[in-house]
Amino acid sequence: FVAEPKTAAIIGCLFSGGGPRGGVEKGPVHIVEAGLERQLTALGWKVVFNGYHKFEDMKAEGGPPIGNLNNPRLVSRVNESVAKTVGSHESQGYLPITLGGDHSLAMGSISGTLSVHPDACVFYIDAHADINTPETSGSGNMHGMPLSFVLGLGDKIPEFAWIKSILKAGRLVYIGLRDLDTTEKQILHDNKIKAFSMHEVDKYGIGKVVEMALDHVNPNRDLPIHISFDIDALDPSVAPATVFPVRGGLSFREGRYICEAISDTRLLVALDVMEVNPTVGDEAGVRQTVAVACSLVRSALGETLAKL
Ligand code: 6HN
Ligand code: MN
Ligand code: MN
Ligand code: MN
Repeated sequence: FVAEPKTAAIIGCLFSGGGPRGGVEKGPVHIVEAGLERQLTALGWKVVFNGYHKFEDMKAEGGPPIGNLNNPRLVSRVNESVAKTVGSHESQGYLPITLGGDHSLAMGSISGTLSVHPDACVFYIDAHADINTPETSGSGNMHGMPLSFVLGLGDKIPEFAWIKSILKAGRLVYIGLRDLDTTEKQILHDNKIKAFSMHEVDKYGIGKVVEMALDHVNPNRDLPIHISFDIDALDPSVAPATVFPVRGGLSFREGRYICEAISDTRLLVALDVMEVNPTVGDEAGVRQTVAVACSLVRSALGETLAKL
């Protein structure tokens, strides 16, 4: 398998229902208005952008509570719709770029990828593991849970029965972790999920980490790759405009390197950039975070400024 999309599809998801507060739904507008389409066109890509996904028709309130979940019905419906959009772009041979929005959207984007590429592997780049189940979550916020849903962990909830294609634990790898709940560490351990925390990034260097990550989820370099990049994987000095900054994160170059190295494999089929929140911090910090987000997308789509 070699993915050779020449067309990228921007899926801007104006959604914050999976996080603790609003503002993150404005992320995609800032990223697009910074000129993402033009930047990708300059790299030789055709770009499809059919306007933002606002999910305004999806008011899903009421009904009995589902565990301690915040907005479960809304998160479910939004993600079912995102999964359809992502899947339909991939089945046309396009590379979907899902812009969040809060990271609960990975439930939809990864499900969409798996619906077209059941053998895909996922690179989850984040300070957090986002793998609580509804039973283990202390916050009830679903941006801390998307992976438990796509992995099929936790009790089955009828509301989420649309999630059909399940990711095998061996096809998931993390880079950048440094703020996990105790419950999440247990889940990683019990399911033998491979994770390269910042400790391993420091120990081995980012080049070796990406190679080891690929060896684990994609030993023959023949499986499609989905990258889900939470901007908070980067150090707060690099990407300050996000709600859960955690010090000691990836440098700008380390973030770009991950994307460049995966671009080199020619196996990338989908990319998410999540959790850019333009209502956090000052204007300069927002501008910088948005510019960094655009840079990550360009590097995943083949920009090689640092390579001679
Ligand atoms: N994110 N582990 C915490 C929770 O609420 O489950 C934080 C999750 C953060 C999620 O940054 O995408
Ligand atoms: Mn996340
Ligand atoms: Mn995070
Ligand atoms: Mn935490």
